[in-house]
Amino acid sequence: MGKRKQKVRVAFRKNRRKKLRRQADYANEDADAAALPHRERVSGKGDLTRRRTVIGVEGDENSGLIIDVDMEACRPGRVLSVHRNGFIVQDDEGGRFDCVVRNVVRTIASDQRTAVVAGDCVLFQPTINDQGVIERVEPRTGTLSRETRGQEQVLVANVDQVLIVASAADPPLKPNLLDRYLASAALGEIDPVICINKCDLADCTQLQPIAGIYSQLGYDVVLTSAVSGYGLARLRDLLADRETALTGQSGVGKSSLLNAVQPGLQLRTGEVSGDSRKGQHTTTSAQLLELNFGGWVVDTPGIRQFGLWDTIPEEVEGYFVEFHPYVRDCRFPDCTHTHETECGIKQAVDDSLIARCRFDSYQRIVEGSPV
Ligand SMILES: Nc1nc2c(ncn2[C@@H]2O[C@H](COP(=O)(O)OP(=O)(O)O)[C@@H](O)[C@H]2O)c(=O)[nH]1
Ligand SMILES: [Mg+2]
Ligand SMILES: [Zn+2]
Repeated sequence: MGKRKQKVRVAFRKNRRKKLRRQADYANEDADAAALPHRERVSGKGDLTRRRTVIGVEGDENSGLIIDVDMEACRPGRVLSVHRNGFIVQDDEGGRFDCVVRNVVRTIASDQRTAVVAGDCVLFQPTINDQGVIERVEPRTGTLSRETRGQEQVLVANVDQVLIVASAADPPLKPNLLDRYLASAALGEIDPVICINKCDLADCTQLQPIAGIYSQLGYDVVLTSAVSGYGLARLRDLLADRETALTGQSGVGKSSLLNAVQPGLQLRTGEVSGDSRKGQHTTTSAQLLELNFGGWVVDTPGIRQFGLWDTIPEEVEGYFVEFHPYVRDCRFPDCTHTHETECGIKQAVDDSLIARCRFDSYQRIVEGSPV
């Protein structure tokens, strides 16, 4: 690398409505090209899903600003967590830095609250005493968000897999909730893995039918017990070398599972799930944890409920993969598979070609019923 300052093209969420064409001279052209089809698919869905996505990809909002970054002085890092006064950033060698963020990074972000989030890949300048300044945020791929007061708030960036955790008992398994999480993952185009925990509290043979429904649909399903250790080897395999965010109802055992797959993480478990979030900083701050067998996990206490706001029936249908072959049997091309007669989906349910519980979930999501 020469001494000359490099001009680095950087993606900012400048204006949600305006999409500028990317230029070929982008510094990270290769990495970017690889990510491109992903982004285009999402942007093709239009405003509706993008605005309300729970798990989403926001690379499509990149515009074409150029910022000068002194490459000689900067080093790449990963934001592990966000705290009140700044960010913990880890560099390639595992060094940790307590960073603040350069004002310009905030200024050009469309949402200042999420100018920098956990999981972000950044360029930062170390200063003194393991401190530093974040100079640039790299374009994000899979993001996990939640909605607060009608606005999407990004919690974690650069996630490529979501582990949907449910429990066999205490709290009881709710297939409808599982289907909502699955639909959210599909909406965000992040690969889901289903984990049914607390198997020690249930008869495994009773779990087989429900596990079978999802495996037949092509999803990875793992049955685990953080207490007995059942299924943990398989879970480790599924997590290795991936960037996984855990989601699922409070109390299903997410933190316990992480402690079990990697003793030493020492995450707090059994936390009360009260609705009084005031002063509860942990409810919004996601934390990236490095796995000693490769990969990262994110325990996101902030996500307790997924909604599929504003989705229209045609979209919801798309998240139920097993519906696809039967849609053509519907008499009405715009059939919503609810009140219509001569519906291919309802017929397939009656013929046991589609699981009734999945159809129930579909109806409830379309109707906007609570879980
Ligand atoms: N019997 C049983 N209890 C579990 C298991 N996993 C977690 N728990 C308990 O369930 C409660 C909630 O666990 P926690 O990990 O905090 O759930 P989270 O809210 O999803 O992170 C705690 O009291 C755990 O001890 C399991 O596999 N079997
Ligand atoms: Mg927890
Ligand atoms: Zn129909």
